[in-house]
Amino acid sequence: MSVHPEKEKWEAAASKLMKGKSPDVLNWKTPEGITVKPLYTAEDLEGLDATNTLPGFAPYVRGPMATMYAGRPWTIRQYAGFSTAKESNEFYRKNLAAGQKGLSVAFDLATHRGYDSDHPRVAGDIGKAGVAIDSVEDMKILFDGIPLDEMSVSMTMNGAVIPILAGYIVAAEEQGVKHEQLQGTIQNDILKEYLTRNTYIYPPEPSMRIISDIMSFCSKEMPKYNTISISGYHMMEAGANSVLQTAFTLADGVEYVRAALKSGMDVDTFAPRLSFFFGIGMNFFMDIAMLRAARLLWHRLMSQFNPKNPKSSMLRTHCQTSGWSLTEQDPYNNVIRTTLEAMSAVLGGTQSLHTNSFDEAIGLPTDFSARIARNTQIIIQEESQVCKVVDPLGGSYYIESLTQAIVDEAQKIIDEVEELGGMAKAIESGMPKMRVEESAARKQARIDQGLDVIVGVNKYKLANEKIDFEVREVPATVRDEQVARLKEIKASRNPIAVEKALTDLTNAAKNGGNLLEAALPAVRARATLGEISDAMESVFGRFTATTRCISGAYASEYSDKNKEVIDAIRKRCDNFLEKTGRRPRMLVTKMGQDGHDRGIKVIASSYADLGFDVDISPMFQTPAEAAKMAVENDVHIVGASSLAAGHKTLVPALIEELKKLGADDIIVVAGGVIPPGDYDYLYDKGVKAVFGPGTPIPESADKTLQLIEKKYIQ
Ligand code: SCD
Repeated sequence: MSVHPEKEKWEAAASKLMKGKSPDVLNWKTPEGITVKPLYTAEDLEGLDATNTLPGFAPYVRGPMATMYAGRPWTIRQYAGFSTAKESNEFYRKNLAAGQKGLSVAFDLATHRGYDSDHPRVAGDIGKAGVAIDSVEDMKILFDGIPLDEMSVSMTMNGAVIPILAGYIVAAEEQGVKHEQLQGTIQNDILKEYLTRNTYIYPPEPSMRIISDIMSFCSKEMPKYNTISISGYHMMEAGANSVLQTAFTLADGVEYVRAALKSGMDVDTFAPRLSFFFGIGMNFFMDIAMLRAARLLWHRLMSQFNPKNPKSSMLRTHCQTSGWSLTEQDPYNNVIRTTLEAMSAVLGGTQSLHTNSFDEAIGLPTDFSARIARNTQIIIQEESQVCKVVDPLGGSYYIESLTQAIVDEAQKIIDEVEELGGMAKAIESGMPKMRVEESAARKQARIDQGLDVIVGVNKYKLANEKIDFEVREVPATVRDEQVARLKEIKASRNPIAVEKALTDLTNAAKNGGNLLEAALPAVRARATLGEISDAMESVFGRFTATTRCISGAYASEYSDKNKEVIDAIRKRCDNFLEKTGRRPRMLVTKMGQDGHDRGIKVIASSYADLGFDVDISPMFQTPAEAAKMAVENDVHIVGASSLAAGHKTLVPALIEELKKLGADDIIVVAGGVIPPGDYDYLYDKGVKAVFGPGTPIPESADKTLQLIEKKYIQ
């Protein structure tokens, strides 16, 4: 095949429509660095790796199953959990009755980080961003009336993965369900926690051992269970473009395979049960191509381990629409965004899907918003007829070409990771984190300049924003309920049996032995999640990350035409320096167990580009620790970021702590997912400004600077 015989005619016609300009001016360079042309033809299919292949056959570009959705549609699996196990259980049962097909449990941040609900570090986190689980008694309530031999259950757990998976197994035992009947997925993907999500507990080495132990236990006892969900979603949410997401996710996968092989397992005993998780954003065709490319690349990468079972190199994945792409402004637009993203996941061939609720940039999903999110999938599945044909975009000149471009670009990054010695070493070097943060800062700069359009945010803005729907709030009493139940459990169990089981677990951590297996007797004896976690922490220690920040990416994305607005802020910062001898200095902090750090990273690096001195606190601060750091660093202002519903507890507590230190002159502002209905509450407590999602950087920097200028130089 060669150039289309009428290509020149098309070029002439296009040029005429564009008043003599070459159609090349319509080429678009994507954030991934891929050049997208306005027209693709058969010529673009020449020499591609896998255009004429079949679904269900290597390299699986067209899908892992031969019949795909024509035979069985993807699983509608909505990620949910909040408050107590009882409330979450009721929510699950309602959703299953209304057409949801699989469960996906969201745990609260205290649980993720291995703390019981009565631990002082987690006072603001209980039941907020997920369900609180302290012991197997909570697990039993969570799955009450849900037959675990039939229902496939996914659990998003990485840090406290041993007590949670053991709790699930024991809850099933007590329902009369055998280990081998269990089906579902545990996220169990620790590498991306160090990279983006931050809900780790132990340092990398023992964490990697935990993963191999889980794979080994499940390969023998739970053959239908997916032992890991290697996740790119959180990288995308942290700012990774689609090539970065593909490359780092698959490189994580390779690292896990190597760890399992090193522990003595045969590749075909565990690799068929590795699963993946991708985030799907608003570049519609890009993410269809991303899923196709990821399957091709995984097959290629696995070939180095010589698997005999074809399933070992078959990438199966869950997808979630992008939470970050949802806006607080004009929020019903989010229904449309989610529908487009869901279509992208479906046309890309996902096995399982979560669609976000439209109100997630404001608060937790309500019954109403969860219904619309679920029905988005049901309507695609049951009304639109898209399921009738396998890989309907296969053969599309553009999709096939884009698939290959992602394969090629992601392979280059995977090669870089390999040169650094694999993903664990690469993460240690800071390379992947820097790339993701740079990608996030550049994206923010494009949005702030209006180059990337977000309807209702930087274009077609509403004159008056009005929230006309209910926002779910988790009452503070959830913590009291959990604490009371903990007391009850501790009073009714056999303390000698608990003590022995915990000592055995600590010994297994110290001397070897399968940690999941060793945790089961402790769970059966009613040891709590915090106690089980501590029994291992006493040997492994707790990991603390060093916080680093990139510079220059935000400002360098500004075109000369748009620079004026950032130059004006820089000038004011210089002026402040001249008048006071110091630059305006800000501490950005995350309190509680909320690990979402995209916001503070973007704020820190862009504010630094604008002329502020910026300090970033370590993650997981208590209000007292954040206040101490603010005082020690002598900052003018503290910016507290909250995306996990802890703002009403943690930000007022920070103000109190600053007062105690005699530093109530330090200004406090807040940002993140904060329902507008809570703004006045925060202002009453002394917060001077609240910045919701989507606030342009120059706008928040201007307000922040005004607050500082007013206090110090006016
Ligand atoms: C599938 N099957 C078919 C078929 N298609 N059989 C015949 N014909 C077809 N066309 C079979 C499969 O082989 C399988 O059986 C069974 O049907 C189920 O299909 P599946 O494709 O395996 O689907 P599912 O069971 O849903 O599993 C999908 C994954 C799994 C493999 C992707 O890992 C999964 O469900 N993951 C979900 C993860 C998740 O929910 N994560 C939430 C993360 P066999 O098994 O017998 O082969 C949330 C999160 O982190 C949010 C952000 C945050 O908190 O920070």
